[in-house]
Amino acid sequence: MKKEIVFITAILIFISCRYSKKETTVSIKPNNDSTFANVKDRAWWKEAVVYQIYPRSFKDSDGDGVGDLKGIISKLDYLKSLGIDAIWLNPIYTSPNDDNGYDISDYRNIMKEFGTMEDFNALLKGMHERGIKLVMDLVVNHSSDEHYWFKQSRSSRTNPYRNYYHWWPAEKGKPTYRWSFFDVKSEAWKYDTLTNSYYLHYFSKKQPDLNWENPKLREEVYDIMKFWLNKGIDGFRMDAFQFASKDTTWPTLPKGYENNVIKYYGNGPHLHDYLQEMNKEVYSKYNVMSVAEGAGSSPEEAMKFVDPARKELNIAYHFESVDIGKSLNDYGLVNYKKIFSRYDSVFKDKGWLAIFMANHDQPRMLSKFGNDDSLYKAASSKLLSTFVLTMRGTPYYFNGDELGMSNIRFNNIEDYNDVDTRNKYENLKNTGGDLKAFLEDKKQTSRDNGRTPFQWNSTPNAGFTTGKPWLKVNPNYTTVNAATQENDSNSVLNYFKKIVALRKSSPALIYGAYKLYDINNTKVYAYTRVLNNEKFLVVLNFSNTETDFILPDELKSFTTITLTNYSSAKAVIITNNSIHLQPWQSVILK
Ligand code: TEU
Repeated sequence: MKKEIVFITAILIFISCRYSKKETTVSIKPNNDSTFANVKDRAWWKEAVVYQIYPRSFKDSDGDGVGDLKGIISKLDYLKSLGIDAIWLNPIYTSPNDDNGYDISDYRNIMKEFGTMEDFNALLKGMHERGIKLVMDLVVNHSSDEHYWFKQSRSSRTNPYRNYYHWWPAEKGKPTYRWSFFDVKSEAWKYDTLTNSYYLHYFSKKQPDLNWENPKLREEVYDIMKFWLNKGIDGFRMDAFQFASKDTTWPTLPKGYENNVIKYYGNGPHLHDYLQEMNKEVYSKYNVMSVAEGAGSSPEEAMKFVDPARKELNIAYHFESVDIGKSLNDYGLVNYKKIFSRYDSVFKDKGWLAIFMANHDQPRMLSKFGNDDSLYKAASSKLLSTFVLTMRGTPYYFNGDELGMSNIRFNNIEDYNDVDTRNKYENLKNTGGDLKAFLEDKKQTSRDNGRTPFQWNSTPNAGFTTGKPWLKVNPNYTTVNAATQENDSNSVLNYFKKIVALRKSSPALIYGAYKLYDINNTKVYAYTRVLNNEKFLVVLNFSNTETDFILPDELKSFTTITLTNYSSAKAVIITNNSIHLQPWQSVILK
């Protein structure tokens, strides 16, 4: 067994050396390697590992406490060292920052705090020189209320921009109730005295919804998309686009519909017409990644966004696997397995999915799906990375998770920045709700848990800024940080690099068929990935206790360990009948 582990480690070192030395090419060239035989429709965006950067929290270069583009540029070699292929960057456009850049006031310029267009050009060039692609956020379900279009639109009922947004004249009475995600009163219609009318905002009152019914607005958006694509960016993640089409007869929706909001706001009457038009006008002309953030509320609905025959987008990023409540422990592993297996069965022959456990709208992956207790945090972080990097679909990995960053768990509302958390608190305060219980819940669920500054090293503020960080740094940075982990061959970070390298060198982990085993096992998630002659068995113990995974006959041929997250002293024990796993142990076998 020991010999095998040494051999496997040697292979992995060889793979990672090969990758770190790989010369800078912009595209990941699909090769004609016979291991890819029988793969239909290969595409760079299926083979890429995507790393998400929340720019506000990544690296501050000028000491104002806010991350910026020059900060990212200074960390390009770190990004390259991870072995990732593409970066999804949260919005960097001009914005008054009511929702940290998701309220855009100029789609063709860079937010002042983040830098200039020259910085952007340098960033794009630096990424491409290192063979890393750039996917930008496109936020066009709504704009900022400070956008020129909205200023014009609200100025008079006859202004040419009036129909860029949804208005309701107050003389017709109050518009039909619409629930808002971020409004202090949860009301999506806001009265505007200037023209005695209401405008619609599904998110905050500073994020008015754009009117996609208007062909002029649609053309403006396509021009913006071309502006960035012609600069050479490699795709867009379409923010909240599933909400873009509205039934503008504004029918009354059933009471309590907000508990199932995607069903009522997603999939509006013309949504797919708009996407097909967008594809014809823009996407069909470029070889880029196009991601449907939010993709309905079932695999069948998600398929509609990315079925190649429909010519819309190419990756469906659905929410079912993160909308599981507070923690995986509460939700149950069996239910979780069912979600992935249900989606995979619909997507096995066509269409393509994103695989992720975290993003900037979520608490930390480790705190929700793993166990951030000191005993288990390293092993469970590594196990979660193993899961994301060995499933079928493009992995989207959130910055900081490669270090095992965890929830900060603020005690006071003043520590929070997030418009969602702050406005819901305000709402509760005004209606006499239980504020203590709310704050307790937010320790586990607030979006700010995932947004605390990146932990670079053990110097003050984790090396993120020399100034006062816009959001507090997690005090665990003295031990959880990139510099310390780079020097530790056993670290969560170095494991992440290994699993990325393994995925990149294994066509079966990218395209191979997924098959689930032992669905009712409440601790172990086990599956195979098979393509031609390449076969992997992935066994993950999602629990705090040791356990045995009983091998069915058809899995007994998997005897060689490719990678495990425990060092050899506690190596996995494989007998003819079972695999004995340590708490949160992951093992990949061939
Ligand atoms: O989120 C879209 C979305 O559907 C939200 O419901 C999300 O679940 C929300 O974060 C709940 O708190 C996108 C962005 O990812 C998010 O950061 C933005 O705030 C939102 O759109 C508005 O642009």
